Amino acid sequence: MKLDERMLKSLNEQINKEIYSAYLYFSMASYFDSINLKGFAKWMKSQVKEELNHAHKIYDYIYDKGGVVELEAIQAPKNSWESPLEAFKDAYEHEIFVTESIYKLVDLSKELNDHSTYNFLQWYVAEQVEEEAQTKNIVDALEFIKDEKTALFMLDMELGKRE
Ligand code: OFO
Repeated sequence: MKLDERMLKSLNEQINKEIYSAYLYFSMASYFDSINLKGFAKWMKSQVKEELNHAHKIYDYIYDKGGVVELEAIQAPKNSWESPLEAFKDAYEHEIFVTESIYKLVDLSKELNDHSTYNFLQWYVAEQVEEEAQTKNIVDALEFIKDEKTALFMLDMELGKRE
């Protein structure tokens, strides 16, 4: 069964949002490299790959359902932040925005009685719980650390362990 036009358009828009997420986190990686927080930068570069994977899964799903992917321009991300805390607050806010976008897709799949897309989207619903939690945990850690340089260095080491 083919995708409804509205659903196809919304899934294409979600690909754009996922690629924008990758672009935003790549920009954050660059910010962290520029202030020599290599562990933070590595964490963000891993996140870039995850976001591209999120986009890729939707791409494959659209073709599995006989649709066509249409890519749009990617918005330029912000490229500097006042502190690691400000960057991670932005990342957390961005994940909330993406969660809301996924929920709108789920609502549309229900409205259209589109069972396969509803089922496909459940992976994203679960993934967003993790995406929000991991960025929020780092926001909390940075709020706790404040300007304590040794603790920031240790967190940098910790985040650098992400594969
Ligand atoms: Fe694709 O989950 Fe983050 O944005």
